[in-house]
Amino acid sequence: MWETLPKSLSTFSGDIDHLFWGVTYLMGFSYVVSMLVIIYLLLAFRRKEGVKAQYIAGESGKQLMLIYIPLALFVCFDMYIDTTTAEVWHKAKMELPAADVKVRAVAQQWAWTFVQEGNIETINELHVPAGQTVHVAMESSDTLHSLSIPIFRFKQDVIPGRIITGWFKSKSFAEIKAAKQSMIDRYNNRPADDKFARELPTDDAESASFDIQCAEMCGVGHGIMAARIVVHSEKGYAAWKASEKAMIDEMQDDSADAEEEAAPAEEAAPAEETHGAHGTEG
Ligand SMILES: [Cu+2]
Repeated sequence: MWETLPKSLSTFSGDIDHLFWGVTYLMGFSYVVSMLVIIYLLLAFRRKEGVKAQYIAGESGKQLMLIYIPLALFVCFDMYIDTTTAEVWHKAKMELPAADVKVRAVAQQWAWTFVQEGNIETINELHVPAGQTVHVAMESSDTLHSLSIPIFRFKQDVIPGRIITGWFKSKSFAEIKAAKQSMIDRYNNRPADDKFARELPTDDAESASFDIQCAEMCGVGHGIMAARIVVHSEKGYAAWKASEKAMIDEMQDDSADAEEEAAPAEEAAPAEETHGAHGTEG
């Protein structure tokens, strides 16, 4: 089946899609009607032998109707779009529900660094638990960027000198996993010559990954400033965090060991010198 929009997998993505389709249908309808009227007028009032062109001031009742009815219609469309937009904007951008998880997103030419609680840093990979409210505090170290997570209909410009906090909450992990499976099935059903040369990244049983893209022209590397969002089940997220934490601890232990090893060597050096000095004296 023909799919128009990416999967819609956050608590407010459905509202944004509703808005998108509302605007598309209203504007599509207006466009088609306007074009039909223009084509009709071009044909009906084209130059004819023996018919003199008239000057129409648009002041008679019938002519005024032709102006005011479409005008009223457009005002109604606009009111509908404005009120629906305000509602959705408020829900997605103005409200900030209490966070279950907080992440920092640092944009720079041309990569994303995500920092989780416990100083877990990942490059171009944002790990989040499904079904929980995630706050993303976005900052930029150089120029304008934009964090776009299409499946969540999340998009926020990232501005140097400012920290902007956005949020999203994904649907349940079962829904996320089912959506990803249907994406994989669709892909597998494509003819062989319509597939990417590169293999799709595979997920484990407790996670599903999707695209992130920088959505603000930020320099020559803008096009390659893509990342992945890995949505975990609750269990999977805890396991991922534990393994990252263990890796950090191990690295810290290693550097502590290295320091300890380096320390006696420094102490030994002056001792040898003294010994050497004695040697020359003797
Ligand atoms: Cu960019």
